[in-house]
Amino acid sequence: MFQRFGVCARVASASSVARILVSVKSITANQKNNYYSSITAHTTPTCAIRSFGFQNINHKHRSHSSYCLIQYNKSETEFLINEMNSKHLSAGSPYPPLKDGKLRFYNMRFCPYAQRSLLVAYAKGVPLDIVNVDLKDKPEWLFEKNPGAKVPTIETAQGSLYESLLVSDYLDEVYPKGPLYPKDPFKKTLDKIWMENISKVTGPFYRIFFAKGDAEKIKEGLKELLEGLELFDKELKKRGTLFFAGNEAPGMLDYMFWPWMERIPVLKLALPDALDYEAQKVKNAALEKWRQAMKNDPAVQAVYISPENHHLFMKSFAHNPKPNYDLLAE
Ligand SMILES: N[C@@H](CCC(=O)N[C@@H](CS)C(=O)NCC(=O)O)C(=O)O
Repeated sequence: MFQRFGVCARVASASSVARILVSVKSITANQKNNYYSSITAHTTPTCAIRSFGFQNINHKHRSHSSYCLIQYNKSETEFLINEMNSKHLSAGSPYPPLKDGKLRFYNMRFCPYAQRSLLVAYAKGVPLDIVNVDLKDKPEWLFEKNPGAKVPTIETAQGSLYESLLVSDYLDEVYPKGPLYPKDPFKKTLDKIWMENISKVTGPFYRIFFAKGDAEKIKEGLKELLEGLELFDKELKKRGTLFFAGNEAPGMLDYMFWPWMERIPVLKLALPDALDYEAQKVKNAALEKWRQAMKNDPAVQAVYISPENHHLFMKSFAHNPKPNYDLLAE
């Protein structure tokens, strides 16, 4: 099954791989409404993409020798989730029919909880059918999928599931390739404890943004936020690794924490004089190194929103009855 959305390529070097990825991106941008089509592209004489897509594999170039299947190379599944920036459906919108071979994922482009599960889906190469929903004017059918009508919600063959941590765990289990938890039960439980600790960052973060300029509330929120960030910095220093999951790649805890760390730079835009931001980076050096490494992760990059756009959205959210969900809509 996984071969269905892999890329068969003959690879000469790392730079060839990079060229393949560039090529795949440009092709798929043009073919974004046609995921099922087979794509054949040639980059260099030593490096040719032979087939792409997960319904219809193109076998016609099988005569070429020394193919390797690059399974789960994260960047290659980027096109699978390029519905991410589609318009948010609101009340009265007809229920969009399910798509074969894809997992229906109800999303809101700026939701950090949905982002958690998108990161996991992306990291594991899960083909998604993303439907963005307007959370202030919810489509009626969303309540049938999740009584709270929140995102993320996914629709599986057995029914709907929701809650970002649980959906992420489900995806990790159902798509076993590239497990995101440590095998060791103690380490896995420890990571789950740290997932609970994420609220020590998210709580004050939102209190600052919803303080509506109340200087006392902002000061209190910033103090708590810095304490929360320091906890994570200390934990990383204790582990002595680049990511919480080790030195190689992010794991579940890394992905569950990231969405708020992507949003932290918004503070500097919203409250430029409230903190010595550079000094904070030096103080929380392990966390800053982690942040930079996370920014290079293909899953993070695929779903990434810039601080400027987060800021625009958060302003629209804090000050308007109707947030600008479609800020990035194409
Ligand atoms: N605990 C939930 C929180 C999800 C959540 O609050 N999502 C927000 C968007 S960021 C939502 O759907 N809000 C709509 C509502 O509360 O009605 C999770 O982890 O999935």
